[in-house]
Amino acid sequence: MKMNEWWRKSVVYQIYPKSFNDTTGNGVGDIEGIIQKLDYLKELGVDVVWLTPIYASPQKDNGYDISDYFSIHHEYGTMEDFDRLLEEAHKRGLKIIMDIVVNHTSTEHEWFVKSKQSKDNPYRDFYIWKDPVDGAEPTNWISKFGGSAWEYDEKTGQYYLHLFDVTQGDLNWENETVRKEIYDMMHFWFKKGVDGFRLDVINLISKDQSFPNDDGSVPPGDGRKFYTDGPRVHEFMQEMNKEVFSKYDIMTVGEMSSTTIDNCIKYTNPDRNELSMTFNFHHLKVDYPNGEKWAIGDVDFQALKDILSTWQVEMHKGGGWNALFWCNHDQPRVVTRYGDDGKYHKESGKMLATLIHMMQGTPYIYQGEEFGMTNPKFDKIEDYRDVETKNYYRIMKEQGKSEEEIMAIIKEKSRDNSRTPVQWNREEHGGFTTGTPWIPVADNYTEVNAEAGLADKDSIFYHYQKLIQLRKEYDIITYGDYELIAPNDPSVFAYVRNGDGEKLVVLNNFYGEETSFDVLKEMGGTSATTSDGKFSWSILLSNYDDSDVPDENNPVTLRPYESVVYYLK
Ligand code: TEU
Repeated sequence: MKMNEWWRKSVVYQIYPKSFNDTTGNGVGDIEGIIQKLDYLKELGVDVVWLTPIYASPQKDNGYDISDYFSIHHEYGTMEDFDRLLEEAHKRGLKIIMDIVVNHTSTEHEWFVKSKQSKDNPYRDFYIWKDPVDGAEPTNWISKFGGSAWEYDEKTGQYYLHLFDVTQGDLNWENETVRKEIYDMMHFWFKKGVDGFRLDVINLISKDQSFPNDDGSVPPGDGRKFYTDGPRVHEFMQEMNKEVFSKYDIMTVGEMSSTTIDNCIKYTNPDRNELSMTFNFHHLKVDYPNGEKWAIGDVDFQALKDILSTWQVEMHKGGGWNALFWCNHDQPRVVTRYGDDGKYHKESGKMLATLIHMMQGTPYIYQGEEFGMTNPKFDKIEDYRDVETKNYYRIMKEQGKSEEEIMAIIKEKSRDNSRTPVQWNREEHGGFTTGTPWIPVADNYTEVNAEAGLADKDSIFYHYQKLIQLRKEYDIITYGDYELIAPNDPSVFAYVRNGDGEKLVVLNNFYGEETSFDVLKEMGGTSATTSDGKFSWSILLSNYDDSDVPDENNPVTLRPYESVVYYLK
């Protein structure tokens, strides 16, 4: 087993360039802004920076609609700026990975423009065009952003498939020329020296070629089973690996929509030569009532424990590798969502960090998470920018929901929750821009900001810094196996990492009430001892400065959101 690749011990920091740091005053972040913050990222201690798409794009989906894979979006800078970023990052020992979107392109991409011209254009087959069936859409599939996944083109009398926005046409991966063009494009970026890719919705590229209707009922006929982890996806991944990835020392992380553990083992077991690791989202749906995103529900804590633990255990068993994360540019801020962004902001922010960073896999930190950025809680639809949010605002109106109800849902669920500008300091607009930001800054920037995090020794920032250091110092965090303890405890998420003659015990009180936890009993009484004597327990990290160390007579008391990591040897 190839287990010593650099990316297994790395921590990745995700940058959403549009909202990161604006140096021109146009209200949009830029590449120069990233360069100016590289030292900040070094201070935090991360190894890899992931940039969401910075290619030329009409920005209907903030860059996930690429019109030219070979140039930089003008608001972000130039190719020279990008080359400088790469150089400056490498100088500091930081790696850069690019977000690559190859399930679809913008309909402004020249391939699509030509494809649309006529049925016999050589580019027609680059996309998925179908005749109407009974004068209507070829299938009942639903776009992930709402409405039909098919758009009719008057001129040629056919529909094209778009699993996302109508301006994002799905590429036809059955076409070998498409695949070849994509592999060539990937080489272009690796030859420049980029250190890897995050592959957007890569498990959706292979569609069932019979294009059946979906007669499922939850949600009604959305079609995903006919293209999720589709018939040829592993074949395509192996081909991509052989043609491109295998030729470089890089990492790849596949974003997997509605995937399964079995498939993720296949994508990431090194013997299969596909990808380094995968993101899955099951642990971020535990607050979706009946699987519905656009509705408000409580966090199902038991489900959260079960899901994360099952992925830990099964991926380990199958030789796969997880990407670990709470936040990204599509998800609400975790401290608001699963923690407490008021009274216990600090404690819960640190607890959530510990909970995920002490698991097996490669952790990802999303910009601002490291100092506890929260949802902005905008009340008016005018403050939101996201295409999905705007679509669902309209759809929920059509369903007859009241403005009040709709805005309550959007406030919790919108992807814009994570897309507001990074709050650097107490200056106007949080120091993000001297102009007018493309989306407003959250009101709490005067308290929650990077500068305040750096100034306070006890901040969430330094907790993340410590977690990153621990991963460097303790191999058990990377390699140890995982065991959930007290699986049914209603408020504590506790697990053990087992290494060679050593253990980590990680206790997390997930709630704001104090609770008692008999850790030795939960570990089976004797499993905390070795045959030749007891393990000695020491505290590696805690979010309180006087946490209990357990002994036979005293269980541990965990205060609100208390989180402790013990090292046993
Ligand atoms: O997201 C894929 C995806 O399926 C989601 O996380 C998506 O945001 C969600 O289904 C909406 O409810 C990726 C990107 O991360 C996202 O920003 C893009 O919009 C999308 O692909 C299309 O490229």
